Amino acid sequence: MNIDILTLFPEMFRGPLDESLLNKARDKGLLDVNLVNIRDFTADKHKTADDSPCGGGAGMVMKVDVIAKALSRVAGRGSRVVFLCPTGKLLTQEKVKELAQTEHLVLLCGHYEGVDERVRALVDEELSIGDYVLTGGELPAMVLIDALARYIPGVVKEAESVKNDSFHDGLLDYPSYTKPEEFSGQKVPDVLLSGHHAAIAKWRRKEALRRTLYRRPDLLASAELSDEDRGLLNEIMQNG
Ligand code: 58G
Repeated sequence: MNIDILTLFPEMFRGPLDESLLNKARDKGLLDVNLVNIRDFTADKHKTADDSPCGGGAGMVMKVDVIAKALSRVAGRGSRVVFLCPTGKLLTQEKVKELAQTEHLVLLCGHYEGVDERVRALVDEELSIGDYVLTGGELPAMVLIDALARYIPGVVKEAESVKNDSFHDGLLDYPSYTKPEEFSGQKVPDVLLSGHHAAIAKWRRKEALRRTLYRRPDLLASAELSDEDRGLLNEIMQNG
């Protein structure tokens, strides 16, 4: 997967991309991230990338002509241009899976108080990582890249680990334990020590359903549930 990041602050990405999982993905050639400084596409000697808002008011607005130039340099047919902004559609695991299939992704990061409204016509979609405002789209772009990297084959150790993720199948994850068998009076559930694989699988599914029911009932409405799942949910609601 190839990603171009358009930003006024390319240095913000250096640390995060050079660490851990993402760095491994890049070393293995599974992920190619290219940083593009929007300022390189300014036309005047002061390298002006932003200007005061038409109609007056506080703050600065990123210029559409500069962004258009930068985009035309990196995006071609077959690239998908995503603009990270608080007014975008909320990013979900479903969307991450979809974007992970893209060969070439272009992430546009705004800064300051905003970008010229006409930038929206230059992008394929607008995404938000949550209902809060940040000083720039850089952290959201990093969040998206991190989430995407987990779907590139070879990045996450076990393919199983991605399959079992919270949200992967529309449910929260089941609880995990490791040694010691008892900590602070809390014991690892017997079934997990039983070696009975079918019983373990059933227990995990039930606990994933239980958590989702208690913590995120909104997710249950759109999760794909089998008849067995419905049976387990009934047990939970009847017996706790
Ligand atoms: C309108 C207003 C257009 C993403 C602001 C562009 C980006 C939060 C998120 C902007 C962001 C999120 C200005 C700074 C977007 C720019 C950027 N804040 N929730 N801030 O994903």
